[in-house]
Amino acid sequence: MTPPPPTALASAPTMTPELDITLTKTKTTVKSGGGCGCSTKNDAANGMSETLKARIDKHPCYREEAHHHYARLHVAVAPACNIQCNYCNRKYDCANESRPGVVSELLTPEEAAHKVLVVAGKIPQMTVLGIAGPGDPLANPEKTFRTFELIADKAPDIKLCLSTNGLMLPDHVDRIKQLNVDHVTITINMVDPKIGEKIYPWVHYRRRRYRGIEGEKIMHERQMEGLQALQDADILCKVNSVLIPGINDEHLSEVNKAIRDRGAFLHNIMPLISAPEHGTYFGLNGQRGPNPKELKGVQDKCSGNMKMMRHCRQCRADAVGLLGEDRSQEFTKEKFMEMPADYSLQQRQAVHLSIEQTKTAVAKKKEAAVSNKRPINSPKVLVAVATKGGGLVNQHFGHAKEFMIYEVDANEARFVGHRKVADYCQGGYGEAAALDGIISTVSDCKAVLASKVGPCPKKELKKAGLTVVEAYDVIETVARQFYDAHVLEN
Ligand code: CLF
Ligand code: SF4
Repeated sequence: MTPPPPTALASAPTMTPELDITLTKTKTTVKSGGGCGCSTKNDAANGMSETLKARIDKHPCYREEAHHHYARLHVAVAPACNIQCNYCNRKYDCANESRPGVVSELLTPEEAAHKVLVVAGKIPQMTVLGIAGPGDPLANPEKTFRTFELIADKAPDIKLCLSTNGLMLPDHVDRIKQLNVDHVTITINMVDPKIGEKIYPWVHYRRRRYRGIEGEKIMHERQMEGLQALQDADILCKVNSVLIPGINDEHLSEVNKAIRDRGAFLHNIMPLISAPEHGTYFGLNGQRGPNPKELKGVQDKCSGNMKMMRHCRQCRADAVGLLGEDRSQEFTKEKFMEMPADYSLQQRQAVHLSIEQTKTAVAKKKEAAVSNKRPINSPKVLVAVATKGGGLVNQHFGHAKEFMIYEVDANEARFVGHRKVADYCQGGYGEAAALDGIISTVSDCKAVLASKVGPCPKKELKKAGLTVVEAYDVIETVARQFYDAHVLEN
């Protein structure tokens, strides 16, 4: 019996998920134990209290482990913005959380509340409602807070989450606290206004537009004040920073220190996505984004100081579903306005209980592998994993739209990022061009782990020097089995 993939849960919400975590391996070429980075044991070792764990355990962004199981919903109720970022084109969603070039349908708070109740019924593992645009939520405080009020009243088990550029944050922390919004993200790209001058051409503050260093100073002071106020109010704060090579890449370790000193919980360093067709200042002027190695380098540099988020998908302002999937087209305004608001607390609690039991079973399996720890120095290698969620290698190579990247040594397998690819199987046929693209995207990895790989891609992957591992099991276990057989024994 195999555990239920979350996508199956999502498409059949009334189905009781199977809880048996007995894993059926279709084919495993190697043997022995695996490792885990997110266990209860590690929480205790990291000093994370039970109270804190309870606050983040079902939040797919604040808890890496949760993003395999729980989903988020964004509602696009906030159109206006009060600053200009050089990576933003106002035709599109706020690029502080979204991929550039994505447009969301604007909703009223009442429409948004209906959408939340519809999605909460159809996707009961949706645990978080986020407001992240399409402009800045706190440049539209009435619409943002009205939406939160409606949801807090009708769907009390849904966590409320907010993402902002921080300019108006200090004015609203009391209201945020009062509404029980427990998670706030601030995008902070600099703590030095001189660097800010290269990122923000202007800031609109208290009915006046400030250009240049004057505006950057206001921005910086307000962001630091807001962060401190969140800390004082005991609201969990994540900081997003957009990594812009040549502008703030060297500087982000200073940002990291400043936010840590003010109590930020998590740092999410995300890549600048920049192309001329986005029509942004950076895109039109040839500013490039970082490559995966550069991104990982900066994240690694900061990771000694505080917890880093590495699983961000730069979602759109109307994103729906697990972080790696986008179901927004199933819930367009035209569609969801016709659907019944069949939110049921009881049904949701039953599904969450099942998910928690599955998570415990997976965690136990990981923990058993950790007790196998061998204190030896060993080289680290990267592996690319095809997964539909649940913390498992459980996706066919040809269906993967992204690969999760794990760094593996003799003692552990650690999630370090994800890479998007064009799916190889399009309409049942393998695309040679897509395969070339996939191979080049994972060329720095030593292996591809998938539930199944077709003969043609298998041959090409091997030719490119990648080991192919076909298995259906906990990711860390498969990764370490591969390592033992193919790296340690060579
Ligand atoms: Fe949304 Fe942001 Fe809340 Fe998450 S997203 S408002 S904290 S619920 Fe998450 Fe999406 Fe990355 Fe944002 S993956 S873009 S970090
Ligand atoms: Fe664009 Fe968001 Fe920056 Fe505003 S805060 S300019 S919407 S990226």
